[in-house]
Amino acid sequence: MAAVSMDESDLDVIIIGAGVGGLYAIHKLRQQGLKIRAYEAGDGVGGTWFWNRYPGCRCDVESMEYSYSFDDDLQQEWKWPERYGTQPEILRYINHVAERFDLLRDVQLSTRIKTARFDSKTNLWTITTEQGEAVSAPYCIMATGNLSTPRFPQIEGIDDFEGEKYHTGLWPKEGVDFSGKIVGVIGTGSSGVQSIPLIAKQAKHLYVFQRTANFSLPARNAPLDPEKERKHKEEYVERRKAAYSTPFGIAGYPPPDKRAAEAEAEERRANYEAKWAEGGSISFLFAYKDLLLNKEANDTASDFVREKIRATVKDPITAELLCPNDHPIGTKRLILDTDYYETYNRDNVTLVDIRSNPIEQFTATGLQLTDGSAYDVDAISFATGFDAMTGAMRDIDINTDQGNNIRDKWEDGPRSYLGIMVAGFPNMFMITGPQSPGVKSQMIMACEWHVDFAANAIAHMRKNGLSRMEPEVSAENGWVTHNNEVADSTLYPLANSWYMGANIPGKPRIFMPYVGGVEAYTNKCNDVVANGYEGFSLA
Ligand code: N01
Repeated sequence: MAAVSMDESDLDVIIIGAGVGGLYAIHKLRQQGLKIRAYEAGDGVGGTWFWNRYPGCRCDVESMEYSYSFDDDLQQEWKWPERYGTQPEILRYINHVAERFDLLRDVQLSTRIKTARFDSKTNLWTITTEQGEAVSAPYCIMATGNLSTPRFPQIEGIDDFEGEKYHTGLWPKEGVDFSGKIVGVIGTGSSGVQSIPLIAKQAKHLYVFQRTANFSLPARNAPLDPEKERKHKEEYVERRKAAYSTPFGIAGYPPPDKRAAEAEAEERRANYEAKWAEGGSISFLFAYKDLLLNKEANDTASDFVREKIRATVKDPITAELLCPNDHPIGTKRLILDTDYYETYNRDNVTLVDIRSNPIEQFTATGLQLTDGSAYDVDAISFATGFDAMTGAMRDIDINTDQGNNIRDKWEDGPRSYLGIMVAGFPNMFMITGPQSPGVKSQMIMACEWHVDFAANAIAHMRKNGLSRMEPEVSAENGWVTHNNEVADSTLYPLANSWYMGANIPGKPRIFMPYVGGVEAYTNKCNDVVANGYEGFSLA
C-alpha cells in the first residue's frame, strides 16, 4: 500500500495532465489561494504539443487564434511567425507561459497516474502514481487530453519488425533522419497527411499504406502578415469575446446564410474556388449553411475537392485512390496540408491501397499484404491515431468507494453532464470532456472555459461550506440524449471517425463531441450557473 506523501497531504486540488488545460488550471486555481499539484506523464509540459513532434506537425487553427486569452499582455506581446503555428513554435509558447506565470513549481513531471479513487466518508480523491506515491485532495481535475492515448494497430507480427518503429504521437525528441532510407507510413489522417510530404523529401523511397482516403484542404501557410497581426491584436479582446457566440469558437468567419442548393452551379463553384484559394477549414465549411446537415449539399463540396485531387495527382489510378468516397466532407476532422497531393507526383513515393489488399502481417524486414506481396522497409511511421476522448481517462482506474468505476460507467459510450462532470464521481472535473464542444472548437479557449467553470464551482462550494458536487443522474441523462439528438440531426455519424470511436476495434460507436455549437453550449453553461448550478447536486 503506497504511503500518502505528507508534504502533499493538505492539497486542495489534484490536476492530472500539464498540457494546455492543466497549466491554465494551475494558474487559475492558484489565484484563488488553493494549493494545487499537477501530475504529468511527460518529462516536459505541453501535452499534445510535447508528444507530437513528427515532421510537419502544425496546428490547423490559425496561430493568432490558437493561444490563451486569459492575459492581455501575453496575447499582445507574443509574436507568432506564421499563419499556422508549428509544433516547435507552439511548444515554445507553452513553455513561455509556464515560465511567465511560474507554473512549473506546481508540476510533477514524469509521473503517470495509475488510479484515482473518491472516498465518500472523507470527500477526498486519492491518486496513486506508477511509482507508488499516493496523494489526496478534495478536488480532482482531469486535464488528460482528447488525443493523448496513441494506438498502434493490432496486426500480427508487429513486434517482429526489426527496423525503426515510430508513432507520430510519441515522436522522439531528437527527431528522426530518414535520409537514404526506405520508409513506410501507415495512416492518412492529419498526422499522416502532415508528415508524408516532409518524409518524402528525405527518404530514399516512401510507401504510404492507405486504408481510407481523407479530405484535405490546402493550409496556405505563410509568414504572418504584420498588418493582419496588428489589426488582430487591436481587436483581440472583442474577438475573444465574440468567439463564444460562434459555432466553432473562432471569430472572424461570418456564418453562411445560404443553402448549397440556393446557389447556381457556377456561383457555387466560384465560392468553393475562393475558399480553396484562401486556405483553412472553417471558411470552407462555412461555404453553405447545410454542408454538414444535408448529403446533397455536402456532395457539391465533396465533388469539388475530389476534382481538385484528380487535377493535382498525375497518375489517374493514384488520384482515384486518394479520392475519399466513404464519408461526407467535414464529418471527419478536415485536414489542412502543405503539398500533400503534390507529393504523390514524386518518383520516390508509392501509394499502397490496403483497403482492397489489407496488411496480413509484419515481418522482420517489413510488411506483407493479404495477396502475398511484401514491402521491405528500414523504418515504419505509425500515423494510426489515438483512443480519442475517453482513452486517457479509461487508462486510469477511476473509481469510488460506492462501487462506481469510469470504465464500467462508460462501457457503452461516455456519459457526462456538459462534458464537465460525471454522475457518481463527485468533485471530479473534466477539461474538454466528452459531450462538450472541445475538439469541435478552438481547444485552448475550450480549456479556459472548462477551467473557469471548475474554478468558479470550487469557489462557490468553498464559499457556501459545501463539500460535494456531482451531476444529478436525470440531468446527465438529459444531456446525453440532447447530444445524441444534435449529432443525429447532422451528417457526422455517417463517418467512421474517431469522433464516433470507430477507429478503435470494439469501442462503442457513439458520437462523442457536442456539435450544437460553442454559442449554444456556453449559453447553456451560463444558464446552469445562473440557476444555482441547475442539474448538479451540491451537498
Ligand atoms: O489519427 P486519425 P491522426 N491499419 O485517427 C489509419 C488531431 N491532429 O493522428 O481511417 C491501417 O485521424 C486510419 O485508417 P482508417 C486532429 O484532430 C491535429 O492522423 O481507420 N490503417 C487513418 O488513416 C486529428 O483528426 C493536427 O481506415 C490504420 C489513420 O491511421 C486527430 O488528431 C495534426 C489502422 C489514423 O488517422 C487524429 O489524427 C495531427 C490499421 N490497423 C493530429 N489503424 C493538426 O492540428 C488506423 N489506421 C493539424
